Amino acid sequence: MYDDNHLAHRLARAGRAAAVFATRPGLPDMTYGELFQGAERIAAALRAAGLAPGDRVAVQVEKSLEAVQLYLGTVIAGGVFLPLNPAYTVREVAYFLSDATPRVVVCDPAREAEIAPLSDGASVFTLAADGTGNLSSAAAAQAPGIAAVPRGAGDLAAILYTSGTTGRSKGAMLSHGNLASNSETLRDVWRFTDRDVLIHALPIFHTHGLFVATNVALLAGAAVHFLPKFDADAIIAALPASTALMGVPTFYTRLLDHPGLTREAAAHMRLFVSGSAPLLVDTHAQWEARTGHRILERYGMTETNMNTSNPYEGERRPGTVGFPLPGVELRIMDGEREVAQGEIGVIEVRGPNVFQGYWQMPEKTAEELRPDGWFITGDQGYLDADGYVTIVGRAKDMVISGGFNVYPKEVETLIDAVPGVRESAVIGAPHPDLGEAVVAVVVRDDDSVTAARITEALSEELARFKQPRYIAFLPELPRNTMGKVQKKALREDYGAVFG
Ligand code: MCA
Ligand code: AMP
Repeated sequence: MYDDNHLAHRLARAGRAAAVFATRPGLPDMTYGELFQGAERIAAALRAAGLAPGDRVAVQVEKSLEAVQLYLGTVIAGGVFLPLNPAYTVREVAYFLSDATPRVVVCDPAREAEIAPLSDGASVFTLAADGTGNLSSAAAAQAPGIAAVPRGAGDLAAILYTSGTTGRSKGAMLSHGNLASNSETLRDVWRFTDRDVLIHALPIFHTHGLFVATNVALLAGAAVHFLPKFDADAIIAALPASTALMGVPTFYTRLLDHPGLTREAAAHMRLFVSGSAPLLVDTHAQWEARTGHRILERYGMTETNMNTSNPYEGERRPGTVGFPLPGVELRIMDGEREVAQGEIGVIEVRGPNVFQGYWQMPEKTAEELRPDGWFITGDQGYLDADGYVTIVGRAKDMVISGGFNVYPKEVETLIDAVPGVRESAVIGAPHPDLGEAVVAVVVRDDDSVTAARITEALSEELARFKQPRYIAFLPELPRNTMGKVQKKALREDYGAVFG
């Protein structure tokens, strides 16, 4: 029924066991059988709506088990899953829909009136956080048991957009082979089995929550505490009955602020994984002192899924992201030259995890993906004598706020369009909760332009997490002799604005 390269096949093969997939407060548990039957009904509904293999299904919905079923149903139907952050504004969604030309769009019922006009002939379904909506009624009218559309390892399973450093967001094309190989590797290296209970508090529109947490749990047949979002109380309450947690560094710093985080509370846990942004050495040390557990830090990207991981057994070295995963090659380059061990350069990776290129952007793909398969990550790092990888910075101009990426260029363009603004520079400054937060330094022609006016102008345009948390005004931006804005100097000057 399923081709062996088929992501859904691999997930379903492991997940057919009757284990409970999820628990939601106030709602009954869902078994794997129910999860996949619902996914198959959705697959049939998508097909009835005209979805053909290779067609995109764009999805902007709140986190729910039905949203997981929609992901699985899409790949069973041979479609390409395209998840979007519910925080994106209508303006942001309009771009993704026009670029990806989906056959099906699924949105929250509250957004239908705004999204439907943008769908350009696509079938539009609704799905609310509580699982209601006309997608569910369309699925209920279908029978489960649909045969999965055969897919090869190179066929697309998903497109995830990552912002471009110079403007338009790029759709990273991920194949069945990319996703299946990486989740199998992670299941094995992190030792996930059907005895695990994973606390899932990440969003499911990005790699971390969808392809790492969800896929690994499904492949292992693990039970999952499926929380709608990060909630320190709920996680602390779930710890004694769980074995694993995956989170961004903000999860760990927020949990450290919770008095319920004790050695006893964490005694049943076997694994805490951190990624998406750098985990401070201090957070690592505090966590170990409080719980007795050493957080396992790993490193990945939308384009590659996971590349490196600290060891499950062996030393988890704070400040490093561990070793290349089995099957993943990693090298440190200075342009075309591989640097010596210990020297800093740009990290490149190659392996079955590396994506298929950017959707309809062959020039961008060629800039970052070499013909021999090496992907130029844009992260700067080095290898130590023991083979651990340390990330020291980014060649790309990017801010990571609470695990979400913000591209300064996108924010600067919108600020510069505010009447009375001459120019702006957007940087990331250290933030005690979010790791980094967005700061805008603005030069104005008109002194009546205030921070409040800029914030108001951005509110309809940009998702909240991209909006500056601090806005400063300068008579002019610092520039080098070439006329380039010196962001390094600005990062020093505004490095302490969040305390
Ligand atoms: C929410 N807000 C944010 C963020 N999240 N602002 C800046 N950065 C953020 N990350 C805004 C809200 O809109 C709200 O705005 C205000 O901050 C307070 O929200 P709060 O309730 O405190 O936030 P939260 O809902 O608790 O969310 C914080 C969070 C969340 C738990 C850190 O952002 C999160 O789950 N982040 C995980 C991101 C993630 O999964 N990244 C993986 C990407 P207002 O004040 O206006 O109401 S995949 C990846 O990077 C690669 C592949 C990898 O290696 O994993
Ligand atoms: P994205 O393209 O949104 O998936 O973000 C990927 C980027 O997050 C990487 O290129 C890194 O810059 C960063 N990242 C992910 N994991 C880590 C980590 N453990 N330490 C430092 N940076 C990380």
